[in-house]
Amino acid sequence: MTQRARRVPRVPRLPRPPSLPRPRFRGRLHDPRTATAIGRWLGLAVLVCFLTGLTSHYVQRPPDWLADVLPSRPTWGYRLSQGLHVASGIAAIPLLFAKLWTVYPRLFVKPAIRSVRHGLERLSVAVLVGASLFQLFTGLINTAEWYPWPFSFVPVHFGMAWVFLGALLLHVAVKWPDIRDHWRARSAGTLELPAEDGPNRRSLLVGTGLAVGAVTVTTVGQSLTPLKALDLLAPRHPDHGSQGLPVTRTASEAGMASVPEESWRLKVVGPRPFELTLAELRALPQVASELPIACVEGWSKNAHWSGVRIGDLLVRAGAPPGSRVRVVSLERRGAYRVMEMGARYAEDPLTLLALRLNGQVLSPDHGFPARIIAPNRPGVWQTKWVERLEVL
Ligand SMILES: Nc1nc2c(c(=O)[nH]1)N[C@H]1C(S)=C(S)[C@@H](COP(=O)(O)O)O[C@H]1N2
Ligand SMILES: [Mo]
Repeated sequence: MTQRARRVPRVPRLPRPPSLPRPRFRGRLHDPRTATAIGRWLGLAVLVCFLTGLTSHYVQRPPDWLADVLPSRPTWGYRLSQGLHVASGIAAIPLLFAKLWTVYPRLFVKPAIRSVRHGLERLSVAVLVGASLFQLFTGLINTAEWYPWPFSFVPVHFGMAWVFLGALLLHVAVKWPDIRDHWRARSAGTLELPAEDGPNRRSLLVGTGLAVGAVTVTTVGQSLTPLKALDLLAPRHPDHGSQGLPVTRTASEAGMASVPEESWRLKVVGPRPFELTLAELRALPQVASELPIACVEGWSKNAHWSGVRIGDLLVRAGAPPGSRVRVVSLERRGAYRVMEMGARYAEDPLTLLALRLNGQVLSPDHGFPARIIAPNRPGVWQTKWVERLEVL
């Protein structure tokens, strides 16, 4: 009896989970040297991307103090900056994947967290990887104007850029000893690789370089027009569109397919307000200018425009020198219906209310009856289907 009572009841044992086979990394390319070598190219690409992204943001939405000092020259400034933004972002994609491949065995380090410092370091890498993937992915599909998400692209892409920058600076600071050793060994000529690793490492770096070259060459022609024949993968081709110029938002998408010429009036609001018919506008001195449309989504192309100088219209309306102007489109809704232009742009002799494009009357897609064209401006502010100018 007593014997039996003392017996501990048997609890059935849970089966032990099979220990997951941990991947074993035999290749020697997953080392800090390879990560550093790819990392500096990736670093260069994201630095260019970050700086040109900032430029684009502040040119598009300048704070009040900046609005009147933003320069209208060089005429191709925004085109270059935004072309670099999109090209460096695209080039960063294969670089990021190559870099992640070299470092991914770190995911499996044991113990996963050694100390508070180690834990924070890993957390910062997680933020960095997440923000990088997010920025490159959202940026890429924005070039195709595809928005499969519930948030608004511009503020989120801009905000994430700062999250990314913070995580990057932290990461470089933490990895500084590795980076420094790599450069020291390189400049001292003592960067030694085990003999059998040399060819593999070279293949990896050459392969990554070729991938960067391939994605660049097949897309950069969207803004670097001498290479347009090779533009096979970019969403837009510089030659596809009415009157030899691409169109981002068409007239029918904007509900502007047939603006009645007879009833249309340009209204200029200022100290001496006035209105003009299209015939009256055509009778004013016509000025020619050769300027690009440089779309934030990545395509850009030069075109020949002609029309009436905005500066002349503002003077006629009694605008004091240094005035800003607000431009309102006929379009009922749309993010680019209303635009403001700082004094430097408004006074530039190349800034026009354009009536003609490449020798023809503007097509509806390009903004008939009248649109803005100004130097060194993002495409989004080259307002089409203009109805009103307001001196501010
Ligand atoms: N009123 C209005 N103007 C607009 C737009 C718009 O949606 N509405 N799109 C802008 C954008 S994003 C670009 S890139 C240029 C393109 O000009 P294009 O279609 O004549 O090439 O027009 C700009 N002007
Ligand atoms: Mo655009």
